[in-house]
Amino acid sequence: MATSINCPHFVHHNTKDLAEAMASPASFKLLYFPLMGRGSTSRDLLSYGGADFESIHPPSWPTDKPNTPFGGLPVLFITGKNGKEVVLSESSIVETYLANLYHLMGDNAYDAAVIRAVHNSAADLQTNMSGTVTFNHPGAKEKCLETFTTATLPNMLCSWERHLVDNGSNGFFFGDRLSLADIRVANILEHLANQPNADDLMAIVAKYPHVFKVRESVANHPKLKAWRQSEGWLTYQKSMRGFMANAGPK
Ligand SMILES: N[C@@H](CCC(=O)N[C@@H](CS)C(=O)NCC(=O)O)C(=O)O
Repeated sequence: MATSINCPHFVHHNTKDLAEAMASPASFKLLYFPLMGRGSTSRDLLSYGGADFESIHPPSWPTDKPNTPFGGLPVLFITGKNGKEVVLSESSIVETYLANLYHLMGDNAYDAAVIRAVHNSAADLQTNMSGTVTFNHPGAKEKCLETFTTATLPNMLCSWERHLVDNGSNGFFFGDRLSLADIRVANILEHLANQPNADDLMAIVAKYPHVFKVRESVANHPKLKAWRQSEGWLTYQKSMRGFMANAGPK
């Protein structure tokens, strides 16, 4: 557990040592709430990479918030083999950094662009859901949930299904191995599966069997299975359910 957080500023000059620390990391600390949410893909990536990492939680969020680069989590602390510490913020930046480190971005710039596009689409879906459904006012929530379940969600699932079929219906978005795209999409599926209305949401997902299969490819991947079945993962899942049951303005 972190005792204090103070990283509102980035370094702007003489960054060569920091780039070296990112290229040769010794250990990591991932600061996020004790939930799944936007920290869960990075936890998967660190587990996949067999990293020496600690999951830490903000000791007092209202106090800690202004001490982070953008007032939000996750934040990744990297300690390089050269002893330098790097602070990364924004979930998609943290996730693409880790995915590059662990060779989860395909083999070339085109592969990486497609993998990032899928990754981005999953992040957008989660942001849409948080803003329009989870944290919206009770009056507006219901209408937004209808739009989300009849248009936003099925439209995205339909696009993902098409890309998965194009790739050969093998449970991966790109090629014949796991990539950041699969891990990010699996995490939004977990997000849906832990909502109070999870049964309704997962009934929609079930209409897209190739998307459903991605969830299984990630959960059963040899480098992720132990983490995904661990006490730590299950605890985050349980707290996510509790948090989501009470989320949003009343
Ligand atoms: N664009 C940011 C969003 C970060 C964000 O809003 N995180 C939420 C948790 S998922 C948070 O910190 N909420 C608490 C707050 O805003 O005070 C990212 O992707 O990292």
